[in-house]
Amino acid sequence: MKRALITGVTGQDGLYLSELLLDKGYEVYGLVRGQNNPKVEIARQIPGLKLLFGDLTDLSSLLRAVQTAQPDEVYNLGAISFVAYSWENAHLTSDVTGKGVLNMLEAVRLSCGDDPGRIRFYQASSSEMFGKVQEVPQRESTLLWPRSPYGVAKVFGHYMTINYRESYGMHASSGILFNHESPRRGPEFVTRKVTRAVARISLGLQKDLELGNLDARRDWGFAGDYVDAMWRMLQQEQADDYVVATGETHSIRELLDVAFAAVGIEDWDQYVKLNPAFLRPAEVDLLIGDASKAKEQLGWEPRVGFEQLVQMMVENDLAEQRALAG
Ligand code: NDP
Ligand code: GDR
Repeated sequence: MKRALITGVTGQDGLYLSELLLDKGYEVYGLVRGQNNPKVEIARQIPGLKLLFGDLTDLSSLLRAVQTAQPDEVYNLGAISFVAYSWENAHLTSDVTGKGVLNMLEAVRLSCGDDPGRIRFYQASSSEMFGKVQEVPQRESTLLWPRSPYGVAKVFGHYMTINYRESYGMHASSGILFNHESPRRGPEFVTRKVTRAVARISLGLQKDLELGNLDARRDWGFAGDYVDAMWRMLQQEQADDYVVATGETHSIRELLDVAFAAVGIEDWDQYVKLNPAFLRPAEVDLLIGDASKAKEQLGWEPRVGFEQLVQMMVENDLAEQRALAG
């Protein structure tokens, strides 16, 4: 039986990945942090998932977690992941999303003994590293020009992962994943903010929806599809870096079109208010990924399209809001 350790197991991707690995017969350990962290309860509801306490900023806690889990594979998904928040907390974001990767790499390296490739390592890199548009579509070789403290921290983690592979011969891979969403997406991210508000507006529970830049474009896929790409990367003989994306891009306006149409509202202008508080100091205007390498080498394909994804999220939020409203 293979064993895996997942950091960030209480997040959107951690939950999907732990289910995927448990289905494949893995023994799965998830790292959780914090005192009375309410999200730990969500992870506890996944049958078979074993929880260990630790924090990416605390190397000794990571070493202990690796010692206990004795993993064949480590998936480093833990991060401060909300881009807007990273300007407010740039130091903390650098410590967790950047230096946290170094801590996890060190914990794995020190635990590998004489065989540096014994524990395979996955780093959750991000399309946010591309930042200011240099090339369209973005691929593995595209110049990185991050536009947020989060993006800068992810670039550090990305290159540290490559550096550990090249310096120590570790089996360390980095997935450059474009935005991926699901009914489990945090409500601070734009897709879930929109689908939840649309559900509430259609049920008469909310009047309007305040947003920032409606012109930004993102390549949005389904999180369930993307965790499968992570697993496939660690099954390769050689570690490498891969872009994971749908190859389609849509604006926030198009997201609003599809989400409001799902509840029969064609003219959403009357509900959407622009609030400058949601504009960012620097924006990533256009993301669209070229996942040819992942498709060819990993045999990976996205299964859920943009409209289906948004409709799935609206339906989930309608059910959730109805239940909450009693
Ligand atoms: P979430 O924000 O849903 O989850 C982040 C996870 O990181 C949570 O489990 C959180 O735990 C954990 N975490 C935060 N701080 C620490 C810390 N100091 N030590 C240990 N764990 C910590 O993110 P997603 O699931 O969406 O994303 C997973 C990873 O993939 C992240 O690294 C993200 O940056 C990256 N990524 C995400 C993309 C996306 O579109 N979703 C695209 C590209 C990359 P807690 O419950 O304690 O807060
Ligand atoms: P992003 O996702 O920054 O791409 O990072 P987010 O959903 O937060 O923003 C996407 C785009 O929507 C615009 N936007 C708004 N965003 C939010 N959150 N709230 C608003 O009110 C709003 N109005 C407009 C933003 O300006 C932006 O252009 C996500 C995270 O999951 C990262 O961790 C991950 O690395 C990247 O995706 C790939």
